Amino acid sequence: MRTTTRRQFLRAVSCGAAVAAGGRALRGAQALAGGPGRPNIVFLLTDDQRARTFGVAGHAVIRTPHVDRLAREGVRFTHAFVTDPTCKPSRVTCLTGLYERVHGVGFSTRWRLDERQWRESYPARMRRAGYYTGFIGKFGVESYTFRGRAAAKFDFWRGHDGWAQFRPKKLRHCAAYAEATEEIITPIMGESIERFLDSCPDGKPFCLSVSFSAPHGSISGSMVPGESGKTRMTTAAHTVEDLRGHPVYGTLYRDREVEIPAETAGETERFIPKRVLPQAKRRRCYSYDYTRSTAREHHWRYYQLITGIDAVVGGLRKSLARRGLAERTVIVFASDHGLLMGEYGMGGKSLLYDLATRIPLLIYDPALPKARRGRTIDAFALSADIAPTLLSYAGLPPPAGIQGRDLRPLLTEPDRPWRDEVFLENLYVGRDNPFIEAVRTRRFKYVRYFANPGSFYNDRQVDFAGKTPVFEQLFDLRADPMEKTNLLADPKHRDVLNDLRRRCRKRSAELVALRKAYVAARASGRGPAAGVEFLSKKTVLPGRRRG
Ligand SMILES: [Ca+2]
Repeated sequence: MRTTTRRQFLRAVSCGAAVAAGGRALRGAQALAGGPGRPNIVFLLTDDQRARTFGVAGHAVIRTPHVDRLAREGVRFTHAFVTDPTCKPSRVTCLTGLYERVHGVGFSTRWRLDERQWRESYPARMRRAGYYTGFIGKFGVESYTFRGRAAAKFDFWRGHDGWAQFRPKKLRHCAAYAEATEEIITPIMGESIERFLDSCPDGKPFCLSVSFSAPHGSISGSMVPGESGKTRMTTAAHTVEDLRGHPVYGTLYRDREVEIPAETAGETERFIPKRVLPQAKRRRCYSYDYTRSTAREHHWRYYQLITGIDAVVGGLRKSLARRGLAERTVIVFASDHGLLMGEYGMGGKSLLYDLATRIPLLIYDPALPKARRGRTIDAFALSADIAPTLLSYAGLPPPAGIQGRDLRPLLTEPDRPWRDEVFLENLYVGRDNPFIEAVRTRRFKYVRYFANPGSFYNDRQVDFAGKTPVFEQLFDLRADPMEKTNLLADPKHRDVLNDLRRRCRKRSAELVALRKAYVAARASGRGPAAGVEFLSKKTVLPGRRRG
């Protein structure tokens, strides 16, 4: 995290982006002139995909030849994390480069993304700079924000908000796909990419954002029509008529042994006490902890859905090549967060274990020298880095005061000085989740939990200065990469614990200060990036979907 002080932030905001950014603004102005050097940009975002679910990342079962090729011809970040492992706030972070505690848009706040915040998102900035912009798939923030007007934010729109299903065309909120030839959500994304590429005007670079709904539970859980609640994952999906013999969603992987986590359907209190995380609401939502049998079915479907995405990636690259665009198009691939699949006796996300916070992150840059390709980069990358990185490719400066950083310098200089820790937060307090924040270094992770406030939070409630955590964890990631042995009470780790406690408090306080500056900048009418709307307490948030 960049350590911008409140004073620096306000100065940058009050001076305006053009002055503060200096030479970068000039570069932006040159970009506005439409120079031939601006690449096309495709940002692919999957939903709930764990970091290592690729062939190239060493997964034992899942085959992903096209994503593997993207990694071989680009770079793969091995230590990429989301700042917040829950769908909506994570997506807002990808759009803005801000932590949830700063942008304020989560499932447990009454704030929503507003027009002024949107103006500083990467798609809006690129559109203003002359990019032809498109959005396909799960927008994930609209129903809480623009209420049906998100389509107007892009030149091309084939998206939806909230949860889709495996066969989405009959869903009212998925009307954008009604005319698709394909019936299954992921191939519809591929078909929509073709439509977008067909629609691109000559002489303009494009920025296309594709947000897959797979392999999220709403998709894996709707492969068999009629399954719900306790019947979910009880039928082998390949027995459904339209999936019989399907090359991806048929019997693929079903002859492979799936390694179900040892704690599946087991006791959770061993890891996080019931008084901190009661679990009842999580157990109603996530299928991985019903039984070992349903967990196995869920794993097979999850693996298939990832290979389904891989096929679309293959189609995209083939299409770009056919159109002569392959050497002019940057592709970034990431996920909105990971997932627990039975580990610690739980399913789902919103906890700060690596399995939920670590994401795949690949960058394919056709201009990257050949000697730099096919590498892995182990520097810490964050979801907040995505917006400034995409903007950098477009020749545009990042908005003032964001926490993310442009990752591009790491592609040619992977060992350059960089952040040596990541700060993680969970502010989603639905489904029994407590507030959680953590500092993760290469070797250790320190996690602290604060009581669930019982409803929406306000800024004061997420300022933890002087408050006592209700639970803490310390993990030695070298000895215990699966984060199962809490070393909090181990006297040998007393110094490490105290150091990480201090660092966590410091990072937490920095975010609170940034939030205050962010809100103050809006109140003063200054600053391009400051804005939240406060919903009245009577407002019912549309689409009580979580994910
Ligand atoms: Ca998600």
